[in-house]
Amino acid sequence: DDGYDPRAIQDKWQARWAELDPFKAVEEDDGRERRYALDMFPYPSGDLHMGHAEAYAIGDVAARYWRQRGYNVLHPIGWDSFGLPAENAAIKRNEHPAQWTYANIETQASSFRRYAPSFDWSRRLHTSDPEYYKWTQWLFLRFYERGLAYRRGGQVNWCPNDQTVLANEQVVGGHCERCGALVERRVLTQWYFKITEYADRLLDDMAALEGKWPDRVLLMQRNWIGRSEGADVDFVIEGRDEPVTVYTTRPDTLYGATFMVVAADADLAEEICAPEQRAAFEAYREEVSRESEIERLSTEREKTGVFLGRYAINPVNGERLPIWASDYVLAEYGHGAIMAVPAHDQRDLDFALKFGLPVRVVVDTGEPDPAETGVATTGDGRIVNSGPLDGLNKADAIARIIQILEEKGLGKAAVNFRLRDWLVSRQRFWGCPIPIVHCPSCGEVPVPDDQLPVLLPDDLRGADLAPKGTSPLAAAENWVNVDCPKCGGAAKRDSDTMDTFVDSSWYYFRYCSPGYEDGPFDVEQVRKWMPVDQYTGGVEHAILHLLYSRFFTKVLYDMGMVDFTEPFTRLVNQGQVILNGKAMSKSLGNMVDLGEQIEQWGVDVVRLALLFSGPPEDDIDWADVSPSGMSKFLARVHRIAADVTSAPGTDPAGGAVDLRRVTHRTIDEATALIEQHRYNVAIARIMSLVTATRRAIDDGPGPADPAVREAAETIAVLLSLFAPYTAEEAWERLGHEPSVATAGWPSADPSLVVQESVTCVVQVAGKVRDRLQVPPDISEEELERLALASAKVNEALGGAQINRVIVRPPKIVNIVPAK
Ligand code: ANZ
Ligand code: ZN
Repeated sequence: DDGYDPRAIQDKWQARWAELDPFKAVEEDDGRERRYALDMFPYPSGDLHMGHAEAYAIGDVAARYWRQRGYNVLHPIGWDSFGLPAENAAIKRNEHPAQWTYANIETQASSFRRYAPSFDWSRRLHTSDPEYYKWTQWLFLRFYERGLAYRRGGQVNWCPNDQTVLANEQVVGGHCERCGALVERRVLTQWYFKITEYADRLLDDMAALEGKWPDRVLLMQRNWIGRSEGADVDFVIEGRDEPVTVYTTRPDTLYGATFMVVAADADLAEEICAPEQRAAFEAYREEVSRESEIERLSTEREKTGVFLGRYAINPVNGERLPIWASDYVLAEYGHGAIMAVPAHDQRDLDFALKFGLPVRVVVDTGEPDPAETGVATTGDGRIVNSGPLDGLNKADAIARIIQILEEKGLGKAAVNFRLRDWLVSRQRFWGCPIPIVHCPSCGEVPVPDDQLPVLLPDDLRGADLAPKGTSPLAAAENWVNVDCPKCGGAAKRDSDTMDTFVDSSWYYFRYCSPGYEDGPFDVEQVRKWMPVDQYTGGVEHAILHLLYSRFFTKVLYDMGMVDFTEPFTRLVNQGQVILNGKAMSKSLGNMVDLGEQIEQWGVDVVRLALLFSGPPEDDIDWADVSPSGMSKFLARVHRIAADVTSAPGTDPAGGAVDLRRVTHRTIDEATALIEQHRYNVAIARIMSLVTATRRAIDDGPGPADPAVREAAETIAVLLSLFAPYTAEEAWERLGHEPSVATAGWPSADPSLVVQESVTCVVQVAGKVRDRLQVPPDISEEELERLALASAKVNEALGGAQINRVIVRPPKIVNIVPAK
């Protein structure tokens, strides 16, 4: 029976792969070079969805390609299995979070097996397994010893719904990233990782990622780290011994300072507030405590503040500057106080205009007076009203004023980062316990390594897990009360658990030696496999997860455990799968169900449709995708394999040279396209080869021609990256032993690749705009596509609608824009 039955093929090969294990990464050196293809591991909420389908199909192409090219490939899978949703489900169902978590993992695992990313299943890990989190705790203790994990009181973002703190990164537009509740500010003692100590390196090491990570991700990381250069300037405060230091990026505008602003929630504001202003100040501070940082930094909001009744002295001209408290200055950035230069800083100008404070121009930019227009002038110009700086431009004035300040001991050049330390403690149950004991006599005592892991209790259910403002672990008497590891006295365990981003900051190291018992990973194995050659995942992780992983890697480097400082050599961000122009979401009710699609079309069709729809980084609109077209195509591939009648191993040399040319050009082009991640175009080339092969069988030299066999085999191997089941079946029908996954990539015979080309002129409205080199036998369709893709043509069109395209292959294309 030659019918193409995707379900039967899937079932057959899923079982065969389980037996053959063709995707296993080989630990020993076997002469092959190694490659590491990593996909961002899933969170086990429900079953896999279309987004997973796309991401894992993309990551799998690289893994399968490298395997074909003869590399020993590590392509692992695991689960990021701690986190809030499991806990919420457990509270609702009166269960333990492990039940929901591991049940979902099983569901996803079996879907993955069917969906067929070429994983090495033997390396599977779950971050909520004690064997894993033991090492998360071990790493925490190493950070602690190095002073990189510490506890302090401070303002934190508090989600009143989830009853837990959130990292700054988890607050989006003032709301909890997860549940959408409005985030509050609270003062709590919390654990932090000192990522700020690595700010410079996190920034500098990005040079090596240039061109290998998407530009926008690098930009987002840079902005997040937020390095700025400027000066620290000391201002004497009347009636106070200690001067107050402010950080400014514009010391050239020092003569334009007309007031000072202190963060309303900074200790300094409290301290210097004059008695007659105290009541007003305290009322204001109370208001500010309810605002999120995002709100505070918003330039849209009307400025608020109170005068503190005190004055600062401008160190360069002795002027008295009134000191105000406001929310637009942040307590934890710079020094929590600023010199306000309203003429040249918009926030300061808004504030000055609201409260009737003076505005003095010190940079003449040629623009109208900010006091009148309400628009601060921030550009370069000639310095005025500034004594020794007059006449200089911005850059020279900055250098000069820093020199003056340094000479007089009034300030110095300074660098500042927006990045803050990483708040890692969470008051939730389903996370990695922090391995610290608090003893009344000894203070903070690390749990000794040989007592790890500190296990989560397994006897809590439902309501026991409900958030109470402190961690549910604090209420678990049997668990929280322990003997101090140091003095043996009665003590308590730290009852917070770690942010799940800690778990995911090092899982890719663990994959290199998943069962390793003497450390988080076997240093030797990591040296062999890492850094990761390609990391595939969503752009939603562009900041947090990647920054934290980079930080962990640098710490491990400093600990001498790894010999590289960046974990991911290349990063691929796939686009989203959308529907009719909208993101799919439960609330919109427009979810396309992956399981149903697979049921209807088969795995290969879904994979191929996703990969064919555009370049990996573009969004895919499922409404525009044609699964039925893919299905027909795969059925043709299937039939070709059945039609070939020459014996395996037949020398293609005597075969039809026309078909051979197509085959070898396809190999040549597909290889280059895959290297450039242009999978959709590579698939289009395979489609053309299938068409040519069919023609050769039906109307050409026939199914016995060795060139036909060569073409059919080439199709099977190339297609194995995208539609692995169909490719495997075809390979077997062609008389080969499985698996096609390790058949070896074909190489193009250069003598068959060379092709005469002709020049095609592309006209827009009758004017020649581009010249393309095209094959003489190019199809009308292909030529039209090439012409419309030309950058020069698009420039000439300037976004105009196209009325008509006249295609005369291979020499002329004329594009007629709409009038
Ligand atoms: C005077 C000035 C004049 C400023 C001017 C800017 C323009 P980045 O680049 O983000 O580092 N600033 C300093 N500390 C602050 C805090 N804790 N909260 C809010 N704003 C603060 O920005 C540094 C600039 O942001 C500093 O330079 C300061 O305002 C303000 F024409 O000082 B500037
Ligand atoms: Zn003790």
